[in-house]
Amino acid sequence: MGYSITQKLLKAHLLEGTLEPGGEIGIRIDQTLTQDATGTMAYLQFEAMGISRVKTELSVSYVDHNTLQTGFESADDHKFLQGMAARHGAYFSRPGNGICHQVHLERFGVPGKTMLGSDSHTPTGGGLGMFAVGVGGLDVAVAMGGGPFYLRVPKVVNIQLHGRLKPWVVAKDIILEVLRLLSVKGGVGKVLEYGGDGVANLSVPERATITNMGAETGATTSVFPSDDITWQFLRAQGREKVWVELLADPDAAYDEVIHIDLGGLEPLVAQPHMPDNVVTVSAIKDLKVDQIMIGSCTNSSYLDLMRAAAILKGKVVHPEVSLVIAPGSRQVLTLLAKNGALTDLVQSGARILESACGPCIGMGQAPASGAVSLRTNNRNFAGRSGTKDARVYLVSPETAAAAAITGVITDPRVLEDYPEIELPQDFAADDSLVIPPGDTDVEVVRGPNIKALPVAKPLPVNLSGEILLKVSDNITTDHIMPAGSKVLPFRSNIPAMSKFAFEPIDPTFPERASAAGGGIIVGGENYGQGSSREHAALVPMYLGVKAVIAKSFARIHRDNLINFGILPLTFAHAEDYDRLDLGDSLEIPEVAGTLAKGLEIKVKNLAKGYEFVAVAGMTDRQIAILRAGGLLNFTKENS
Ligand code: MIC
Ligand code: SF4
Repeated sequence: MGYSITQKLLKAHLLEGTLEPGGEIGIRIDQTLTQDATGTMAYLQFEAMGISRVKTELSVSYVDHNTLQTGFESADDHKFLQGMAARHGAYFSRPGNGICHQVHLERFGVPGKTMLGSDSHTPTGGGLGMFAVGVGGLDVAVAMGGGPFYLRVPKVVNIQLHGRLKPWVVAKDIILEVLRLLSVKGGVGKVLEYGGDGVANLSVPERATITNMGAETGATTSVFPSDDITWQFLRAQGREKVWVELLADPDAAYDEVIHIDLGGLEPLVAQPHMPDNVVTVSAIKDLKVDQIMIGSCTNSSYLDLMRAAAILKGKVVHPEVSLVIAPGSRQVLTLLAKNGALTDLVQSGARILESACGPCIGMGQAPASGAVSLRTNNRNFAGRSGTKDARVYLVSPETAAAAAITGVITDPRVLEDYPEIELPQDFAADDSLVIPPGDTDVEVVRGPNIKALPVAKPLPVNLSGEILLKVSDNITTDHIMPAGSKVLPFRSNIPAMSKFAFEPIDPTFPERASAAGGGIIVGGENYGQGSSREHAALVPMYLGVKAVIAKSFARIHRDNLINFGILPLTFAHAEDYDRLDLGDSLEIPEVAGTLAKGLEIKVKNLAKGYEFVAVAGMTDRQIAILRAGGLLNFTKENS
């Protein structure tokens, strides 16, 4: 029996365990990526581990999230990150150089390598044939220190792409179709591996759009083969030397196969407020649009923006629409400036933003009250845009550009000829905004926004507490620890950040949690989906949360809870969720011992006088982490 691409990548990096389905393995990590909103913590944690230089083949620290700099905080963070990168042996991508995933694809990604990134869209690298996984900052810190990354052997879903897309139907529509099929939790525990003859018709940036937004299915990662198309992209980046071929064996076995006929797809849109709420664009055509944003790590490549520019050339943006465009990288922006497409965009009335995440993470450009905002991003969670009642629809750049002209949701197929854009033969790469590692004696500047790391406590003998919050299904990390221009500047200042915990759901949470001396959270399905931000675990830990009992968890968030010493449990019987109320007092006697012995976990509801069963489903390593009081303590104890 042959191997899939996923199996080949895992086999080549296997350090511990065997590739038996469901078992835990440890793999070697070749590259890491951090961004500024998660990077400050990751580097503080790396520092706390006492290792002087990163032990990976390559680590890059990007600044792309907090570039609005509404106060001194973010600029302080950037200085700190620059110093830490130099001192500890990482490359530093300066603000203005672009969004981490786009720049990494262009300048650093290598087929056949593994990568961990403290950002959930790290799987963008799968577009180049990497095994690239989004995790919390602490997991990245451990990998920078040379530690293995542990994961359960994922199931591999083969997504067979057949044929060729019709004009005006693009990569974004493929991933929206995958989301329609799989839902926001259908990818949990799985790798989405693309194959089929249709793959040959997709360029690397188009493949990267698909692997990027695969994160929204909850998948561990997504991966494309590394083939001639990959070679061409790398050659145009002046990096063909790093190319290796990586193909699935013809007789590779998969856990599941999905077939998508590319020729049968049409332009799609994810409606508010979930990326899997997908319908055809034509089904909601003529809906009035107030704002349009073309950008984000999903859709801000050269191809995306050139097509948008071609559509907008010679036209003016509809008077009732605000169109903003954030190019994914300085490389993309430079090419558009040189070939005149930037002029076409500016003349159409597009508002050009710097090459950064920007509005995707609520860093500016919040829409008007109740506005309809059409975005090329990957997430449309309620409130993420910065406006609570805005309605965000996710589309391709082509659909976005069409609406920018008409002022209403428009199937782009009604437009004239589809702009045929070729990728440049030479991207004229320029890495002058990337600073290579410096000496170990580089001084690290720590502004007042860099606060000490809060450290988790070991698991108590008996875990008890009241239910501080009970939430429904699909609660995102944007609900738990919102981002946006008000909160993001405090990512390295946990006391300040903690004031915003659960703000979109219950702004009284931080005060109540502190007053109660901590407690327990009850969640529905897919608790913690979305971002990799460990702050969604770190802040609840800081506020005294000891356990989260949910119907199911998103992968990264569950790992983050364990990393910060919070016990994640699932209901053995989902109906037990209904019996719990806010304020109920719960107790798990002998919790550490019960976990260690692998026994059934009995949770007593002291308020109502009954008992229910919860499941831990943890590996011995995860139990040891909890008992040590989180991954940082565990790593220090074991090094
Ligand atoms: C996001 O898209 O939500 C973010 C902001 O990039 C996060 C990382 C963070 O919260 O810093 C992510 O996707 O992991
Ligand atoms: Fe940045 Fe948005 Fe991509 Fe997150 S999803 S990395 S905020 S562009």
